[in-house]
Amino acid sequence: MTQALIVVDVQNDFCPGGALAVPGGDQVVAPINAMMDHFDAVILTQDWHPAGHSSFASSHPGKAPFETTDMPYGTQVLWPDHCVQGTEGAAFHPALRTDGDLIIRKGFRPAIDSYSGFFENDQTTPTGLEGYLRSRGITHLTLAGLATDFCVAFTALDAARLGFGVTVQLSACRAIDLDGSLKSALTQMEEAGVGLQS
Ligand code: VGL
Ligand code: ZN
Repeated sequence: MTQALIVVDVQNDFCPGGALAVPGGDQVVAPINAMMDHFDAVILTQDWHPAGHSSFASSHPGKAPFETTDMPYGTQVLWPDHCVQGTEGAAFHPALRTDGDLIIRKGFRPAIDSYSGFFENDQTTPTGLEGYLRSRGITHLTLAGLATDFCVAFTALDAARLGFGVTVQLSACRAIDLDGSLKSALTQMEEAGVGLQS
């Protein structure tokens, strides 16, 4: 079996001091760097929004960050402006190893958010990651990064649905935990057959 490590969104804006800081977000860097040598392939995802992205509360008059709105594809949490293309906040954490094989950017379409590394939030627009993994013969994925309950969970659930074997290394992930989102993400991943490794 051919195994890939998927490093999810370990970017400055998701680390302490960033625009959408995940508590302890920078603590994933050291364990992820150490994991990288043990996989056949290493892929990093990068949240990569144009300024004025529709997932930003600032694009919705009267809305505050962490409120929700209805999008054509379903309910969307509105976030503080984050990971704007080309900014320091969108850059990978400076201590993260970036000598992986592929960097896949997501969330660059103005009208749709993308938590998963595989599909945008409409669950149908693909990023191309599936084709890359399949053409390299990769069958098993280990996920780590930020945030457990959003981009890591959405990526894990899509991967399981696509038939990959999936493990989430929880010790190398950190969560946002908005209104019980962590518990709900863990339950959904368990039910989908995702291996949760502490
Ligand atoms: C993420 C919220 C908005 C994540 C990205 O990486 O989990 N969360 N954009
Ligand atoms: Zn985002």
